[in-house]
Amino acid sequence: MKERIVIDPITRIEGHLRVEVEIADGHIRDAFSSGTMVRGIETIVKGRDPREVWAFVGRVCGVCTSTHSLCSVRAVENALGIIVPPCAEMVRNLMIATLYMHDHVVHFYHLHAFDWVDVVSSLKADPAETAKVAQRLSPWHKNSEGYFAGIQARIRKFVDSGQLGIFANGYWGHPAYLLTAEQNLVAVAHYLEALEWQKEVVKIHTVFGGKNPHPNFVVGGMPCSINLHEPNAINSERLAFVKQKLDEAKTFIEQVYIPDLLLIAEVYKEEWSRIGGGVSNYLSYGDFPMAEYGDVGNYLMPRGIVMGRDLSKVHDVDARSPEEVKEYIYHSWYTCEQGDRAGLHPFEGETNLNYTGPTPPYTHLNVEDKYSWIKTPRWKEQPMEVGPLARMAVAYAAGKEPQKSLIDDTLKKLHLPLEALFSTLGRTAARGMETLLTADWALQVFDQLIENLRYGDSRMVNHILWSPRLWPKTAQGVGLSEAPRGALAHFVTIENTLVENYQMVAPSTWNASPRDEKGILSAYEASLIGTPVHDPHQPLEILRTIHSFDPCLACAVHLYDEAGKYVHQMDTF
Ligand code: NFE
Ligand code: MG
Repeated sequence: MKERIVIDPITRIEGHLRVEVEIADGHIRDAFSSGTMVRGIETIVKGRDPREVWAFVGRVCGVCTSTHSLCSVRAVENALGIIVPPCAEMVRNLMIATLYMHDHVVHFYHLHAFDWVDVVSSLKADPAETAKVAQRLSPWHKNSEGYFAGIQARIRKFVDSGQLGIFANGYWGHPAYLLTAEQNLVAVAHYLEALEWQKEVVKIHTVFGGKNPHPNFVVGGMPCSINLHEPNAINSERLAFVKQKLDEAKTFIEQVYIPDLLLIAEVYKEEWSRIGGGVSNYLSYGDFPMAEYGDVGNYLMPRGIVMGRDLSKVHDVDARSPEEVKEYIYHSWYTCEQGDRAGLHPFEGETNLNYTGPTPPYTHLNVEDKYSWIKTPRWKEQPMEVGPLARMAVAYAAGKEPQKSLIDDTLKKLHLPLEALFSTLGRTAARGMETLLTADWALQVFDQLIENLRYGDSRMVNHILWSPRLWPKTAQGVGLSEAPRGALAHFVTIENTLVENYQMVAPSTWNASPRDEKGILSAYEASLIGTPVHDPHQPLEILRTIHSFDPCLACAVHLYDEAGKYVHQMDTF
């Protein structure tokens, strides 16, 4: 017998996501992912000065804060042929690295951990035993009996008050939780530690970008000035502060995040390294330029595509090509002037809201028809997974170090084959490995910046094309970046010095989109097929796989209404 489960909203994510699955014989046979929210960011920037667009599009999301702003200034620089000074590229790299470390740690503990960690079970832990468990995992300085007893007392207070607060509504006691009470207590303690830690690491954004979330950017460079001896500039004291935050971040990632990740991987690997793989194609635009931006060969994260999990070959990707990246709306609540089956390159992209068929509310999604506000992007007609796993897979296939060795060593530690990477657990592990690398890269970039300053180069902005009088009448540009959740592209058309069209294709658009017209599933949907669900009333297994992607629906659904019409569907929620 087939059974339909609806989870709406999926919690512990950014934004509004609905997932419906069909279950037969205890396994998921079909899955549907729906973005149930609409936004209007792109319409706001039409007709504006392209130099100020970063400030608007940055607000698409407060989680991957800064990444859309960076992508936007890159798009405008690409359109106008602006080269950014070396110091500015280095500071941008520090901004990305900070975002990665913050976003990935917050995802692991605050969004994903409770799919694997049972908070209530941690109350049964023996603090002395817990200290021993923790000491075996890591030299972290807080691994003492007294520390864990204190944490346990805090949790007990919560539970005894009958108000679990942020811990309410978990599937506590579910048989799919496999950690011991002591292991659970270690993870819960680090959940609380990570809350404290995350507010420190983002201070790096405040030094170079003025604030967090939504730090400042500027077309042509970075809006900060470094002068080692000037009290009002970013001076030696501020740089020493940044270095201290980077060192602390690295310690936390190495001594807390990674040991906890390996613990969870060890306990859950039997089942979770075999399921949740989903689509078998991986796209990365690449990022962390170590010399001039645009010279892809110098990126720490390489660009490319892996098809069919074949790690012996990397395919080139050209986001500018109308033959490669296209967006479809066949199962999305939009219409298209060329018809519902048309695929448009984002330079030609349109987002029409005059669809009059059935929209929410509903009992079940009408999956034969349109069922999401997310469009469906394809590369050469194929679905792509983007994100940490895609980046690590592309790097592995490209033979890039240190990624390749780190993957090999991690799998060896866990006694897992290379194919284990293509799973729910592999996706979660790839994010951790990437964070470890980012912590190192941030320090490398910091040293590079100091060296450049010592040579006397502290230029931050290239003003050469700052005057719109020097711009061509028409210009088109693509900004590419790797947001924490994956490949991100902004497409800008500038006409008579103003934005004529602006399109964004975000990571979660790739991953969370509905199937295409041919019925080929995108990443979330594909990854759920075959997953066992032990109890349809507590579908913990669905959360594990969906959370492994770290969904962000605000990024994925950012449509604009070309006619400026009111989006009345929102009223019906
Ligand atoms: Ni809002 Fe985002 C990231 C981007 S995902 S979190 O990372 O771009 O669609
Ligand atoms: Mg878009």
